[in-house]
Amino acid sequence: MRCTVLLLAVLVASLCICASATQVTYDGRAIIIDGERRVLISGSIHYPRSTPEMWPDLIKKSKEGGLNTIETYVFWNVHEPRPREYDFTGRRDLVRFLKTVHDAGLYAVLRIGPYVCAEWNYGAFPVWLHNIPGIQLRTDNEIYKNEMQIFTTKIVDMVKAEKLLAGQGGPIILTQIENEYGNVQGPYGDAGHRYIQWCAKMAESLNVGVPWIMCQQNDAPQPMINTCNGFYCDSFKPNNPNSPKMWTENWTGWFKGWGGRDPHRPAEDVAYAVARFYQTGGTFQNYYMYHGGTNFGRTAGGPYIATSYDYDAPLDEYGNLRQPKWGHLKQLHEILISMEKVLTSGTVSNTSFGFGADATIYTLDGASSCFLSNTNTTNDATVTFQGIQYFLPAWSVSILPDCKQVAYNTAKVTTQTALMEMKPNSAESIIPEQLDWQWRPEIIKGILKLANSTFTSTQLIEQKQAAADESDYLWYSTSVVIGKNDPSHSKEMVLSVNTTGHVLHAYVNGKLAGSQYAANGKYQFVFNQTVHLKSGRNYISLLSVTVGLQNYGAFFDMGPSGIVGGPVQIIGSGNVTKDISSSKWLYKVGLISEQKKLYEIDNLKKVKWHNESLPTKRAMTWYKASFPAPLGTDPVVVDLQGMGKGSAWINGQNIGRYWPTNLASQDGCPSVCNYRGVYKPENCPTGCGEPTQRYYHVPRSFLGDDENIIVLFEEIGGDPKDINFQTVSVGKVCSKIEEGSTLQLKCPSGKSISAIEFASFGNPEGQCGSFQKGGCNIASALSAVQKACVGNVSCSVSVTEEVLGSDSSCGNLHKSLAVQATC
Ligand SMILES: *[C@@H]1O[C@H](CO)[C@@H](O)[C@H](O)[C@H]1NC(C)=O
Ligand SMILES: *[C@@H]1O[C@H](CO)[C@@H](O)[C@H](O)[C@H]1NC(C)=O
Ligand SMILES: *[C@@H]1O[C@H](CO)[C@@H](O)[C@H](O)[C@H]1NC(C)=O
Ligand SMILES: *[C@@H]1O[C@H](CO)[C@@H](O)[C@H](O)[C@H]1NC(C)=O
Ligand SMILES: *[C@@H]1O[C@H](CO)[C@@H](O)[C@H](O)[C@H]1NC(C)=O
Ligand SMILES: *[C@@H]1O[C@H](CO)[C@@H](O)[C@H](O)[C@H]1NC(C)=O
Ligand SMILES: *[C@@H]1O[C@H](CO)[C@@H](O)[C@H](O)[C@H]1NC(C)=O
Ligand SMILES: *[C@@H]1O[C@H](CO)[C@@H](O)[C@H](O)[C@H]1NC(C)=O
Ligand SMILES: CC(=O)N[C@H]1CO[C@H](CO)[C@@H](O)[C@@H]1O
Repeated sequence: MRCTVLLLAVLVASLCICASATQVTYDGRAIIIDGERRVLISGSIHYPRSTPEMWPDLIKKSKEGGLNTIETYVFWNVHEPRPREYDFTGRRDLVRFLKTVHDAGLYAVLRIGPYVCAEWNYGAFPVWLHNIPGIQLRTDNEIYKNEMQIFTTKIVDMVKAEKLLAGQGGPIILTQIENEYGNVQGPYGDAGHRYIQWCAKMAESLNVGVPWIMCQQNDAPQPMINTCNGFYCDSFKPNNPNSPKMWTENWTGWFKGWGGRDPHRPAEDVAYAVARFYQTGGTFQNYYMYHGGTNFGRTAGGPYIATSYDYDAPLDEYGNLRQPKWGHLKQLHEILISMEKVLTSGTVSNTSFGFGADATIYTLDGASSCFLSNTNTTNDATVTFQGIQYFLPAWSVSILPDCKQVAYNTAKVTTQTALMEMKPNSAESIIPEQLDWQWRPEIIKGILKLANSTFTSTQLIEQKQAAADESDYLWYSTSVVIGKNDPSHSKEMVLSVNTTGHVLHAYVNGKLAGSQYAANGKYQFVFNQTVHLKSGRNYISLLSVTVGLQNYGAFFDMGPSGIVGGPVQIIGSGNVTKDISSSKWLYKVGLISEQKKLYEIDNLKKVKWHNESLPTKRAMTWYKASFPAPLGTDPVVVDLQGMGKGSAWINGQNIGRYWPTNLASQDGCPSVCNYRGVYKPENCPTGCGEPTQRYYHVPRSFLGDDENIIVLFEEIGGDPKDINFQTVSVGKVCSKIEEGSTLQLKCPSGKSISAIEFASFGNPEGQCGSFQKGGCNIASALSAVQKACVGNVSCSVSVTEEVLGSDSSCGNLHKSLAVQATC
């Protein structure tokens, strides 16, 4: 109920609160809202990972997908970039996001943190916090606790002022303090324990009027509810019998790091995990992520987290439905919600059939609902339950709302699969138009000649401390004199730099001598490069580049980046080294053009750009071009294939780091994905041997109607000639349905089915995109499907011999119909 609509402004505010206040409590079975135990199905959407213009659609699609709750973290470092300087504008508009959730009629779970992990830069801690003398993060430290309390109070006061808490008629039904601390608490010892006790007391003192939760915290003090995170939480038990069993992070997929493949968690396995959770007494679960989105700007965590945070979530990075995952889960949600009363208040009994097959029966007022599960990872089972035989595929859960009829099986996907398609900007041609590029060099001469610095030191200083994360870039420059008789003097000398990363570019006497980054998830590496030094003074500049600050682990905040202590050495013949670690180092924070905000539209005109001889493979180069906004409303991406590594801006907005030259390993992408068995992100990835990320999201709201400008800063050298803008939409839809059911296909609104590319009734094999006819193929099925579907936005086909035809050669085969259609 929204009081602003219902009540006139003349009515006093207190009346308004009374009219719409929602009471939230809980017991051992469930969260109780206004006296009713509830089945809550929630999904994470992180507001800064999309745009305010996208929020209503994302939330609408979440609601249509059967969610009744949206969960988000609060991201401290985007809100308080400098001490007591707050920012809640644009993508940071937490209040607007929560109001959008409320307007859609959904509940909200606010995970205030303020530490969030989330593959977010530095776990969302502002780096200035780290630089306060005497501070220790996430432990019993007065300076830290004071800062945490100030920020947490600020957020709570803000949502209170906007009447966003349930007791005020707002959407927030739960709040979280800290995050996954239990996973790392050991090394913090007693101080960690005291810290958690303090967090609980501090949170309680904020009087939010709704329950507080702590995820992955087995020793969560009462009344904090401890909750579970993971790929499965069926065997989780809260630490108090009066706390409900809650799952705050059910990982729908996994994130992607630079150099990584595309993780994929099949719909069958996500559905299995959710169904098992509710079978075993869970009543609140949250998809992490329901929409993953994009790590815009420098928000990606690390090191080496990619710009796309798609997460293989039910809504893709751009906000499209990811089918069949979205639809398969929607069906599950509808059934679970229909069983709300019996699940949250019924009596529970179990029957085991052996070999991993079990029945759970919920009974209330003489009516029952049942789950039949088969946790066996390899063997299907046929069981007799209450006199009826049931076939239970391996690693599946069947739900029988009346304990007789199977309404849903997690392993049987009846929702269509959609294959997304990228299309060039221009409607007429399939070859993308070339953009008119202009370029200019980043001015680095002064730095390379030691004529420009921010400060100097005779120590090699850690990058967060030196640069406070104002930029990815930090220059360390020095000079070294090589005498004729210097023992290290030789033609072949090696410059050796021991760095904690994440990327290093070394310049010697004004020229790029080499670049390197760490591989295999590490960040510490030794850069070793043969260089030519002359007798006399030589200039050495080391550009250290961060690619997202670490966001996870005990004491992760202390994890170093940059050239901490070195050593930096010159190794000549005779193994004699010249250690220059304690030379006088000149530091320069950031790029000069970055400080001057070159990428802002107004500033682009203030400097000279070159049209002629567009350089390729040139490091430290800026490019710009104008382009028309792609027609229509489909999401837009820019294809940056050909570029090396850097950052991209659209009309002044940073769309994130790009790095298409960083390729995923060739191996480990199975041609057939087996969803059975405990999921690991390594199980079913795709994209082997391809760039980890080639396409970068350009939100529609970043684009103007007329001229738009793309600006790139290229760090290692690239060729912009093939860069082009594309739109993303559903290209093909497919489905494979067993005889006796109904096949349904649907194109997104505004499109209709233009052709049937494949239809086979019999024993077709393969999957969407690669269906093949089997030995039994009833030829008349194709025309029947064409008749029902072509020209329609959607179509339904009964999978029966009456509709599709028959063929005696198929014998008694239990047939299925596979169809692939073009939208
Ligand atoms: C049913 O089995 C689940 C685990 O599968 C267990 O948590 C629950 O306590 C059992 N219930 C009864 C009534 O035995
Ligand atoms: C899975 O099923 C097979 C055959 O029914 C059985 O031998 C095996 O023990 C089962 N595994 C588990 C973990 O129950
Ligand atoms: C030194 O850097 C500043 C910006 O930090 C820039 O304005 C100036 O032009 C630079 N000077 C040289 C000599 O490069
Ligand atoms: C290189 O740096 C790492 C991390 O700072 C440090 O542990 C290691 O001891 C250094 N190696 C040498 C040879 O000093
Ligand atoms: C770097 O080069 C020096 C000299 O060639 C050698 O001693 C050292 O082992 C090398 N380090 C690495 C990590 O390759
Ligand atoms: C330099 O080091 C290498 C390998 O450690 C060794 O084989 C060689 O004899 C050394 N040379 C001198 C001059 O010490
Ligand atoms: C470069 O090209 C732009 C547009 O393509 C044009 O407006 C400008 O005059 C050109 N500048 C030079 C120096 O040729
Ligand atoms: C479209 O759908 C309607 C209703 O399901 C159906 O009657 C018709 O045959 C379908 N095909 C075409 C081409 O309209
Ligand atoms: C990384 C992680 O925490 N994985 C956990 C996922 O959930 C399963 C089951 O709860 C745990 O066993 C994993 O350790």
